[in-house]
Amino acid sequence: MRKVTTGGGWPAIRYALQMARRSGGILRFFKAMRSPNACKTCALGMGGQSGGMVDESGHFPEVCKKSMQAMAADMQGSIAPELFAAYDLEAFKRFSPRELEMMGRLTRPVYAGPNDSHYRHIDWPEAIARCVATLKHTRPNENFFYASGRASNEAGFLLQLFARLYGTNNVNNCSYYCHQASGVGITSALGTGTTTIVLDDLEQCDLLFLIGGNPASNHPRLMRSLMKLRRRGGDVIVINPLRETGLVNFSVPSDVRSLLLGSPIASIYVQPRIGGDIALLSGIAKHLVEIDRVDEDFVAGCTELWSAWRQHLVDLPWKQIVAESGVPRSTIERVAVRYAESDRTVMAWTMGITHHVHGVDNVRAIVNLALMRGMIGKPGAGILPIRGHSNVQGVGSMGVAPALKQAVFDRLESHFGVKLPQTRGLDTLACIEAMADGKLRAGWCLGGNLYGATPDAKTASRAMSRLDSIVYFSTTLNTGHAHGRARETLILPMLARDEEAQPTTQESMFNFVRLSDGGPARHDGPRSEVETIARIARGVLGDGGPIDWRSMQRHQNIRKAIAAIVPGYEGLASIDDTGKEFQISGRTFHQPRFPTPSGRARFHVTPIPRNPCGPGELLLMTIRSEGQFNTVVYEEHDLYRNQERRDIILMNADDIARLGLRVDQGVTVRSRVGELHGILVRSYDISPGSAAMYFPEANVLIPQDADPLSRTPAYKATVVTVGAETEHSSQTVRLTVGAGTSA
Ligand SMILES: Nc1nc2c(c(=O)[nH]1)N[C@H]1C(S)=C(S)[C@@H](COP(=O)(O)OP(=O)(O)OC[C@H]3O[C@@H](n4cnc5c(=O)[nH]c(N)nc54)[C@H](O)[C@@H]3O)O[C@H]1N2
Ligand SMILES: Nc1nc2c(c(=O)[nH]1)N[C@H]1C(S)=C(S)[C@@H](COP(=O)(O)OP(=O)(O)OC[C@H]3O[C@@H](n4cnc5c(=O)[nH]c(N)nc54)[C@H](O)[C@@H]3O)O[C@H]1N2
Ligand SMILES: [Mo]
Repeated sequence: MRKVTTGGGWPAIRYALQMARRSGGILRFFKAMRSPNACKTCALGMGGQSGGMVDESGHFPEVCKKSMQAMAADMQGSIAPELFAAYDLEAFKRFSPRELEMMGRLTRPVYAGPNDSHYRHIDWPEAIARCVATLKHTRPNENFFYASGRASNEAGFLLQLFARLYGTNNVNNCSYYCHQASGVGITSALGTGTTTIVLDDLEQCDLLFLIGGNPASNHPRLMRSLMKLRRRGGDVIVINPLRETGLVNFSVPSDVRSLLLGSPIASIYVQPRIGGDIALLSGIAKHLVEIDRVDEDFVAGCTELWSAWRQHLVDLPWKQIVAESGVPRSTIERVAVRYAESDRTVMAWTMGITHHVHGVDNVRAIVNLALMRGMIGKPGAGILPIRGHSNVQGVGSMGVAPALKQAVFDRLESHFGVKLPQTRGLDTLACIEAMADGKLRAGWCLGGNLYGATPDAKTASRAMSRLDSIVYFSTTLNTGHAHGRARETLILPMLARDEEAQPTTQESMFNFVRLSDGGPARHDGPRSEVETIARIARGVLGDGGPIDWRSMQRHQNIRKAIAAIVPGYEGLASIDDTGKEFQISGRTFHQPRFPTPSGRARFHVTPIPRNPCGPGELLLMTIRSEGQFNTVVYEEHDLYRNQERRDIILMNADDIARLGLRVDQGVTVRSRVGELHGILVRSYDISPGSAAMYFPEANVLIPQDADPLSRTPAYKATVVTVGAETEHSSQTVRLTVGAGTSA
């Protein structure tokens, strides 16, 4: 393979054309990409009424490979009708995520009962009748409802509304595996739960901290903003244990100069140990105090609890900061000095921050640092959790969560004249635990791949198999349909966003609400998420109750309800008439007044976590490659990291030598909960003591430890040992995502 030294660029463009050909022609493909629908992949926010490939400042063309992969997947032909008869349920477990995805679109409901050896087709009336029967024959709290972040606001709202009127708060979404720590952390400090800025603020900042994220792969369109920031003389400080090619240099495909020459991204690249962020951020904060560069006026006028944080910093020994961050004091001081020179700083972060047992404290440490220099509450400065799924934030705003915000709860009750359950709902991980304990009987998954996303794959599979019933609302097959089966499993084929007969809406990570027009269905058979939920609800709760479920099949009626119920979403009431997309009110902070009880932002003391590794152990992060979207793997190679396969462990050269290993040697990686054999050692520029493997395969190794405050699993910090393959273990090599591969 040719060594890749810059992200983006020609490979991205070549890839686009390849995808286009696969989907039945370049014209057809780009017409689909340009249709007025919100982009299907990350939550940066693209498309909508201004047409696809346009960003929130109106820039065109904004493209990324992932959005093309997702589009090409949706444009596939349907699954061959004989497929389910040809392979039994055990055979399905041996398919890779890529093979399952590429089998085609689901177009007919698929079912397997306790005595079935194969999945088989059933018709829609039978499928709906089965769903209704399950809900009628179980108690509400024996059910849980999970949504991925691809669902529309309308579907998300309806799902949680139905679940609550049915009688349970066991409602959650993939955010509990993703940015929940951000929501909890920001709310505790600022009283708001999302970013404080809009896309335009990125055009005005002079410094951006990019902490624990790899947008070159995962949010490629952000790279344009970073390129422009560097061009206007600003800086990007990257904090990441692993040196990501695309964060060093990136070729923005939509910019000719950048495409030809590449664009430098990181001004300073700091490589702490995994989990060393609080130590590092505290060190930067301590040095600000030492050089007297705290914004005292802001701190006195707009914040509270400063003195406790200040005292903590003063008392903190540099020795501890350096030891626990793995970063030399001189580097920490250099970063602090650059930060002190900035007038407008944005602090952005992703999963390297949230996927820890101290995820919320990680977020608070970032907010502390921003507050110390008055960097929240003015234009061009603020905090930016870079969200995952294209509508994960909207699904959260719609109340697909165990506990509703008080205002939403009250307005739901008064708007519909209903009483909602007050019992404690289960978050996502708690659902898996309750399944394992036999306390749940039925699951309802609106999109996503709950099995593939859950830590400790073997335990997850076992837990799900204890359910009587699981129902998946899906567009394509994934590993969950093979390894996440219950006694009865039902897969309902869904329309993709741009195939919906009625418009839907989505919320971007910048709190901008977009209207997606939908479009013609590509296949006969799949149904809309909303229609399906409404039909099931009607079958279970009947006509004549407080909610007319039939009228809820009309998205416009759902939007009217959302506009009346969800604060900031008032603009949804008129969007069908005006087509006017809008910024959610009350979420952007260009003034330093915050919706906390005192109106002030709060500092939090964030203790420095200790490195949990003993001698001979490594701390393992699980990461995404450029060619995958979460549990859906489109390509086996990882372009930017120059790896041609996924069954590898990236390690620091010194660790490889220290452990007596060599590059490309087959090893067994062991954790407290599982082991993987036949993994190849690769040398990579990653901080000593840290290692990286690919999600979802490595979920076999990840224990279900979670941050107690946000319940986000610690996917980025598993203690592992890496040992030479013994003869016995090398016989069981092949790595698949199957729960069965762990010993
Ligand atoms: N192509 C593509 N795009 C995607 C997705 C995808 O799977 N593929 N998924 C979408 C979703 S749902 C999400 S949530 C986002 C995820 O986007 P990211 O968060 O960028 O994705 P990860 O691969 O989880 O990478 C986390 C980064 O954190 C770093 N890291 C790991 N541990 C630590 C740590 O302790 N400290 C610090 N500072 N850094 C650390 C890793 O080196 C890596 O660069 O992307 C979205 N976009
Ligand atoms: N080890 C490890 N585990 C992780 C992570 C990690 O970094 N490391 N990351 C975590 C994160 S950040 C997240 S967000 C979760 C992701 O968890 P999920 O969101 O549950 O998983 P996805 O893989 O995104 O789900 C993909 C499936 O969604 C379905 N789908 C796609 N489009 C549509 C649509 O339009 N409608 C419907 N109804 N279905 C659709 C398809 O069937 C596809 O197979 O994983 C988490 N798990
Ligand atoms: Mo995510």
